Amino acid sequence: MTTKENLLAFFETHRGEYFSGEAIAQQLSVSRTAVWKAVKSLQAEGYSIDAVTNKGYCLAEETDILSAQGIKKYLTHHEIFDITVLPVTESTNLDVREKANAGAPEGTFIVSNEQTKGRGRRQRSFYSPAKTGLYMSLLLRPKENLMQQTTNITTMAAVAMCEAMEKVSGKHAVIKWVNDIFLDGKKLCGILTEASFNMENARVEYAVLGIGTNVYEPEGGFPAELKDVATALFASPQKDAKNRLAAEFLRHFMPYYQDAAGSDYVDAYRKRCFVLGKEIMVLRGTQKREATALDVDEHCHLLVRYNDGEEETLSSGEISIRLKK
Ligand code: BT5
Repeated sequence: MTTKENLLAFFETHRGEYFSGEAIAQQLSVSRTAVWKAVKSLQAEGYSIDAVTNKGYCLAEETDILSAQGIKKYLTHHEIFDITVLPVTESTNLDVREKANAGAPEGTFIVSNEQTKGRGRRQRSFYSPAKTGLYMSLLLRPKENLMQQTTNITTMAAVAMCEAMEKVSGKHAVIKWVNDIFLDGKKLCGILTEASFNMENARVEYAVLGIGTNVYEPEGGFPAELKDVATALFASPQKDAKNRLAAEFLRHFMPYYQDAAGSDYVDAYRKRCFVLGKEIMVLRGTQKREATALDVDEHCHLLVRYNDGEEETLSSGEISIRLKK
């Protein structure tokens, strides 16, 4: 690790406490000049590090800046993840796909502060402005024969992300089938799982699970096209919210994923699926049909009844739903 990374790890475990340059230099076995340079470099990245004569340096308590060290701090088994935090990238899903194609292992986790080409489903875009959001992608290599694991990654992730948000904010987020998380009637978070199949042996080689969350309102507010449909988790800065959210997501998601035969998350998904009992519009390509959402089955498929009485079980794929106003 570089001096900067070591210094950040040190600060992360001592937020709000002052240490002299000399004490830090001794702790990290580097020179005081090296400490000073590392402090300057972290400040330039946006870390709120106080420097006070006769007191020393201190990382502000309320700082909410993503860092690999900051995420690991909240994970007991962080060694199973290879965590990279980027200031900006096109799309974390693309980054993880590149790594996957180069042979990276399960647990490769890329998080960014901003995306310039954040992607949604079916070529839609996901607005990913700087500083206010959390954009993350996790590489998974589901075990052979465990198709269930692959098909349900999105739904497991939706439950895990709701649970993570609840842990960090105390707010009860809900799920709009199949991949959207809502708060107070507006979209807070979107999930995109992309899988790579090996045609020769019909196996899933890997899946990239991508999650985008509006942690705060973007500076200047959401753009006009999202103003009425998007929301954020917090109205004001919260101490370490992004690192905690990322870590809590991993903590909640991995047990669901690793317990391939388990179905604990299905009940949780059903309870949070706020469209049940509501009138919806089922969208399939250019086709629209009015229906009522009846239930979510054991595979998290959505059972609907169309207005002419016909019933159908919808699996995600090309279908999406919209709530009727
Ligand atoms: C999604 O698609 O919501 C999946 C979003 C996945 C984003 C993550 S971020 C990390 C990783 N890297 C990526 O490049 N992607 C993943 P979909 O269900 O198709 O919804 C897209 C629609 O949501 C758009 O057409 C807008 O209407 C709306 N939308 C776009 N940006 C939004 C935002 N920031 N907040 C709320 N709604 C948004």
